[in-house]
Formats: sequence, structure tokens, C-alpha cells
Amino acid sequence: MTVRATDYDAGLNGTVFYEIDSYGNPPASANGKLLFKINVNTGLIQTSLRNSLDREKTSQYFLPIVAKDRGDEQRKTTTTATISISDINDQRPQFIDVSSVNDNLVKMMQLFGLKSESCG
Ligand SMILES: [Ca+2]
Ligand SMILES: [Ca+2]
Repeated sequence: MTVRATDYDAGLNGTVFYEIDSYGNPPASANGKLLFKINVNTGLIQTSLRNSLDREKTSQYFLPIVAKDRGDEQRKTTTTATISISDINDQRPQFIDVSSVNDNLVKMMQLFGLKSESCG
């Protein structure tokens, strides 16, 4: 994923670079390391830690990004990139508790049995 910002000023005043906005509470791991990094020049967003993302735990992240120019009186704009984690097939099918399903079936059959007795 790549973010782009344009700046119509000339020269350094219009030269844009990108940073993760540390004031915007960017997503981090339990030990405080940022989960994402951004290429200063291209705006390319990548994960910074291997195997740190799990769609089954968090399927979406909001990454605060700031674009700055290199002018003397630097101007900047912040935005939030929404990052959706795509699924990998890392889970096996799991049976839900079979015995309790049977229990419920038995209870339901008993209920129906009672009803038909009281009707007839
Ligand atoms: Ca500018
Ligand atoms: Ca999965």
C-alpha cells in the first residue's frame, strides 16, 4: 500500500516526504514497536515486524501518517490510512462441542414429547 501527497510549490517547498505520525497513536506491538513503517520518499507502507499481523485477532488497522514538505517554513498534512489485513488459511476446521449439541437435541425432543402428550 502506498500513500501519495502532492504539493504544488516549487523546489524544496514542494518536495514531499512521509512519516508515521507518532502523535496519532500508531498501532504498536505489546513491547511498543511500531507494526508498520513507511518509506520516507515513496510513501510505501510495509509491516516492520515479521508475522506480527493476524487477521483473526485484528482485521483492520488505522495508521496515522503525516506528509511534510522540505520548505523553510515546513508545512505538513496528516491523514489516516486504513489497512485491511487479508486472510491466510492458518486455521483448521473445528467441531463445536458435539456432546452439548446432542444434549440440546435430547432436551428439544423431550419438550416436543411433553407438548404432544398435553395436546393429545
Ligand atoms: Ca509546500
Ligand atoms: Ca486466517
